Amino acid sequence: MTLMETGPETAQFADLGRIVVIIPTYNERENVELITHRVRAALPEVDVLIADDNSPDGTGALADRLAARDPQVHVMHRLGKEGLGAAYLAGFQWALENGYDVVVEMDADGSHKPEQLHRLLAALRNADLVLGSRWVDGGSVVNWPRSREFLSRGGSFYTRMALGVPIRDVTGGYRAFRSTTLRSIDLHSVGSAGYVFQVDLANRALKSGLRVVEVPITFEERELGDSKMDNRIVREALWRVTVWGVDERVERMRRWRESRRRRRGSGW
Ligand SMILES: Nc1nc2c(ncn2[C@@H]2O[C@H](COP(=O)(O)OP(=O)(O)O)[C@@H](O)[C@H]2O)c(=O)[nH]1
Ligand SMILES: [Mg+2]
Repeated sequence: MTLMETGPETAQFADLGRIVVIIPTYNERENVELITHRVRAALPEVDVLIADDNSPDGTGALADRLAARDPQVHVMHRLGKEGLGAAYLAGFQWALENGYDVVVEMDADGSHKPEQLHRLLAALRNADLVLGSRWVDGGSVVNWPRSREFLSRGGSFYTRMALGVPIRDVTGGYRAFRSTTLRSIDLHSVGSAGYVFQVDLANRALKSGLRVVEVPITFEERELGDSKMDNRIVREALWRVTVWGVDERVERMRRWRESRRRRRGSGW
């Protein structure tokens, strides 16, 4: 291969700096190789970090073999299953320590298409956080049971109302962050359990005044392996969002009272 084929000349997003896609895995033996290849083929300038929670099915060992063949593929071995949020938080830390400018979240199961990553990255040129969105015009889901669609739309609607965030798909997991965005969010205090940390991250970015943009994606349900989503994750998300919503209202009320007192005090 010549430099012409692999060098920065072919990089579509060189202006964004160094980009890494974090792929969290738990028992994704059937998926991890294909998704890694798809990412590398879609955008050769992009690196991959597989964050594996010591999957009993051997996903970690397979990931090591992929990394041995391709210097742009990296593996983080975690001790055991701690949930998606914890794996991403550790991955973010690694990406920041290793000098990446853009950090992407992507599921291993093919639900998030690497061939659509360019949409997220193009939008990141004018944003601090880009959310791949199923529920904006042009977005869609393929092969999802009605019950799951209802849950996802309902969850986003409820979150929009409770937290006052103007986002259609706030629980989605296909996202691109500028590293400056991750640095400005206090990652240590992000609740890491379940999938609700996605809501937490988007909410914090919005409340810090950062530019959060949604772009349409086609989300396709996995064909291989099993979903790790369960009722506990849903209940936890509902509960946390409700608590945050109440907290924010109480805080807003407190600020309003204070400003009223100050206005009175200064003779308004
Ligand atoms: N490292 C790690 N990855 C996880 C964990 N739970 C889920 N994942 C990964 O997160 C992604 C999304 O999970 P999935 O089961 O497909 O959830 P669904 O798409 O909501 O049904 C997949 O790549 C999973 O392998 C976990 O506890 N640890
Ligand atoms: Mg999935």
